[in-house]
Amino acid sequence: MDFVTQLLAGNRRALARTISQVEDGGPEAHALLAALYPYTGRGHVIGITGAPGTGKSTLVNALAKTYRDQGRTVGIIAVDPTSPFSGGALLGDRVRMRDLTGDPGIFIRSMATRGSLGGLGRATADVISVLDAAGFARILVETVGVGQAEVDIAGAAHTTIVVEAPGLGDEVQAIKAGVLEIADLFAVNKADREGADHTVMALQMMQGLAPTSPSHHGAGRSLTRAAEAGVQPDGSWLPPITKTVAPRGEGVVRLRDWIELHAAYLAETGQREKRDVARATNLLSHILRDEMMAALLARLPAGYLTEVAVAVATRTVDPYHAADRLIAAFLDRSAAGQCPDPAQAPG
Ligand SMILES: Nc1nc2c(ncn2[C@@H]2O[C@H](COP(=O)(O)OP(=O)(O)OP(=O)(O)O)[C@@H](O)[C@H]2O)c(=O)[nH]1
Ligand SMILES: [Mg+2]
Repeated sequence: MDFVTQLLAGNRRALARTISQVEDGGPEAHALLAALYPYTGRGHVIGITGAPGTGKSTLVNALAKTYRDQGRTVGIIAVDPTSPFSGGALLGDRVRMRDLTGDPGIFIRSMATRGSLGGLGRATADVISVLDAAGFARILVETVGVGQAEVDIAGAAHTTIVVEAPGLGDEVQAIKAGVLEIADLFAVNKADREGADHTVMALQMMQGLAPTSPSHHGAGRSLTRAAEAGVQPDGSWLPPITKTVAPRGEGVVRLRDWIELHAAYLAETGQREKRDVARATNLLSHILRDEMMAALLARLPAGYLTEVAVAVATRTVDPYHAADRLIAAFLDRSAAGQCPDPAQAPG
């Protein structure tokens, strides 16, 4: 608990240790998070997602620098969904972010998935909470856009930036399902490369084709001029597209300004509170899924799950009936009942 006082006082070592404990999970982690939670809710969380190699890390690096130029503190989480097939880009990211280290206004943390995307979502949310409590004004979270990971990050962020780059089978990845729904901003990085304008056009076309999203707040409600910049006549937010050349910092100040405009939009329209509820729902779902699963496994007799799995594998029972039965067994066992025979025909 002493960690908490030190962390709130700005002690970086206490921060690093707290994050390690939180990542490890368990009752101690939960106690730490409980102590820190009242201090959270001030930081603006920015998710940066996109296909591998689009330049996310370079962009995060550049964005962090522009925030430091403004005197704002920045926490960075590099989520690395290390697949079993590759070693991941962790080391590369560390090297690239090298020029930021040594600045006490910046804290960088790389996280590995340890094989579970659900677990990663929860651990990421927890580390975000720790950085938030530690007072970082802007928290940048990089995730490689691989299916669920990018949706998860959108669930944890206030502002989600989808990074595209030309020449990576551009339109195909741009139109990838789900991207439109999660993007608050688009960055077309590697704008120094041929085809960047084409990528921008593909995105614009996609936005034009998209069904108009429901108005997030009443049209005509007055907003400050700043927040109005990305707002359509019907009051909904149109994700702006910014071209960037991350290694040279080109377009990055503009991108940062868009993040801040989006933050203003969220605040002025009451969307910030709604997103916080959505973020809490997302986190609660992760926690419940994990805790319920753990409780279920703890209550079942040893080997029962395997017994059921064998029944599924041998086609004695289908997986849905099997799951129903496991849940029934869990509920029954709560009342000291017997587990049903997993091989019993579905009834
Ligand atoms: N030409 C050009 N190269 C860039 C630009 N931005 C990044 N790169 C290069 O693209 C490569 C990948 O950049 P990263 O920042 O590691 O990309 P990433 O999206 O974080 O990659 P993963 O985390 O592995 O998915 C590096 O060699 C960068 O130097 C850019 O704007 N223009
Ligand atoms: Mg990266």
